[in-house]
Amino acid sequence: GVARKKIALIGSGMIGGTLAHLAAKKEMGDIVLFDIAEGMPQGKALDLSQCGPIEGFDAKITGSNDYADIAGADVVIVTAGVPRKPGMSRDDLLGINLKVMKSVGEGIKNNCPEAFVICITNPLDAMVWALREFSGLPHNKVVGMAGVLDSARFATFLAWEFGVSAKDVNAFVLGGHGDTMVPVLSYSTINGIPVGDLAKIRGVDQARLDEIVKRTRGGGGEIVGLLGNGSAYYAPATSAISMAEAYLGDQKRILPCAAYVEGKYDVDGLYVGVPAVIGGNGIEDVIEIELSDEEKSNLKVSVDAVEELLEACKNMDSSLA
Ligand code: A3D
Repeated sequence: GVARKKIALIGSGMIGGTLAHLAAKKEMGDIVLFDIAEGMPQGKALDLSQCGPIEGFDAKITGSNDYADIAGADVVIVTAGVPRKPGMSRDDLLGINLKVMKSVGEGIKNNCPEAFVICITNPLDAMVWALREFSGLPHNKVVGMAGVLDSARFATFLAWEFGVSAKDVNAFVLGGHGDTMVPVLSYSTINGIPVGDLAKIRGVDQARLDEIVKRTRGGGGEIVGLLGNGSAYYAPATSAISMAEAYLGDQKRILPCAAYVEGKYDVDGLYVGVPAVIGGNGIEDVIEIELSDEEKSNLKVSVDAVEELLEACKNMDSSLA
């Protein structure tokens, strides 16, 4: 018979809970909220289930502390770990979240090795690599969410600057999810109009565009500073949901994400933010766009930063070396 899709959310904190609500509203399938905290995922599952009669969705939402309950999941979205506190960099989370990725990777390997896995846990580019290593899944089935969010931040700031609808802005960010990310203005358009052209028409100078790029790079930290406790969760969840939908609907969307890159962008076997095609086979292709020399060297800085984190991971866990 026809079976509903199953979506497992590993980590039921701020992003996990938001993911569950979005997935239920969109009736993407039945949802399992997993966490090591006892009672919390079960409580969130009850609360969210009770939105169903009001919002008119039909989804079975359950909470669990047992990996057996994610068996057969079609999509797994991983937010398990700890988020940043004000003043922390994403890299400060490395040691603790690496151990979390080990248990999550094993849970996935043993219960749903056919799943499409989207990692959100920071530091993103290193954690998605480690999760892939620990789970043993094929590289095309494990991806990191960062580019969709970073691009959305970039697009938001551009829309504000130009006084246009955010719907018309298509912004482009490459590289690692960190302060070295590379917002690419040359590939960013407003309903097809290159940002540079519109900037000339509207009298927006390069210094102002540079400020927008800078704000985009620090976009996560700005929110961490304001919240005072924890990090962004609405837009991160929305971003991962769009990636899950691209997979479940075999949509062949081109989305910027932390994909495994081998032999493109001068990268050899690393997870880094690139435009990738997401369809029913997971990451189906990585698109290598042409970059200016400056963009290339910015990307190299970003790639080097990711490589450094992987070395740190290997030193912390000998099974990764
Ligand atoms: P939070 O609300 O703390 O939720 C994390 C959850 O993980 C908590 O409920 C923990 O109990 C749970 N957890 C901890 N260890 C384990 C474990 N071993 N197994 C299962 N669950 C565990 O955080 P959040 O939802 O706000 O953020 C989650 C992660 O996403 C953090 O690492 C953030 O830094 C990261 N994040 C990434 C982005 C990107 O764009 C990549 C954006 C925002 C947040």
